[in-house]
Amino acid sequence: MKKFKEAFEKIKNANHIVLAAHKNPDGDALGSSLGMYAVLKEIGKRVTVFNVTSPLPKYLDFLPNFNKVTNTLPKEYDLMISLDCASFDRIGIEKRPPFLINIDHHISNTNYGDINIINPKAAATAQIVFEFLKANSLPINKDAATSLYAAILTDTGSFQYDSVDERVFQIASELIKHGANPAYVAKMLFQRDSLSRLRLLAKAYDTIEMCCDGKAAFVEVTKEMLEITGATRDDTDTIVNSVRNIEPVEIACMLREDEDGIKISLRSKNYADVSKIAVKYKGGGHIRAAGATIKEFDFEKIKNMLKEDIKEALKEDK
Ligand SMILES: [Mn+2]
Repeated sequence: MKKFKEAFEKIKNANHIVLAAHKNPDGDALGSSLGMYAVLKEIGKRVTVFNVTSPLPKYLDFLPNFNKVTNTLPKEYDLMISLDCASFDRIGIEKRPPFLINIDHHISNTNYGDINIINPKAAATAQIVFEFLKANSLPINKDAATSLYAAILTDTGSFQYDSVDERVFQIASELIKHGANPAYVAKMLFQRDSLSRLRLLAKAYDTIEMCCDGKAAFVEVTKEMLEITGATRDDTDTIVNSVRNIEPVEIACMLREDEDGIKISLRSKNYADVSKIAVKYKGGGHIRAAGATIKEFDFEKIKNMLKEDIKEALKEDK
């Protein structure tokens, strides 16, 4: 791919590179950043990993060089590579960087970079990072392999989503060859729950409301639930997936009370395009996983609004 070469030329000529993923980063955002970081350091580049969010989600603290991530931009740098950011504002900075390489797999990506490497078919941004590294014969060390593997594992729902194909397993296999340890990564990601998180899940699951003949379900997380259980916002991450896992459910929606409104997280199982719903509320995402923040605090009002959108999205079933 020509763009892979072009991007690498820019990297070679840069003095100070900033890697930036989206605010409230997930496994793919941070894993892609730290995967790229490990390789660029190995070839002797000066690199800063930036993320506007602080503190970062604790469940990702096992990623190699996690503690190198900073929420302060260096005063001077000449190249930024954004990873997993569908739009420029997702990076969380005001000023445009001197030069920007945009690497992402969101179908809603706005091509805001000077070089845009977008592949909506990729299961994770980390997959594109991997293809980029391969295309330029760059050295994938153990740290890079671990971060990229973790990114792919999280963004495919542990290899469960429609995006998973032969290539995803080939890449996973290569990353294991380069030193990623699948059992270790899985344990670090999925077997370090806190008791507060389980208590929060119990409270949240208690609010599940089915609608549309069981084809849709809502679940709520209030600030009070977080306060009572001592759980954090990151602890809410998997709730909407579990609700989608209810057998007849095609669309699941979590409503979470945040400082600036109610965050909606949408998931679908087989056919519904939830990214359309998210985009309507100025959010974004993928066909099967999307989200937005609505500046409004009335759960019932938002649910009633969303029920109409969900009914529309459910019509896509043939
Ligand atoms: Mn991603």
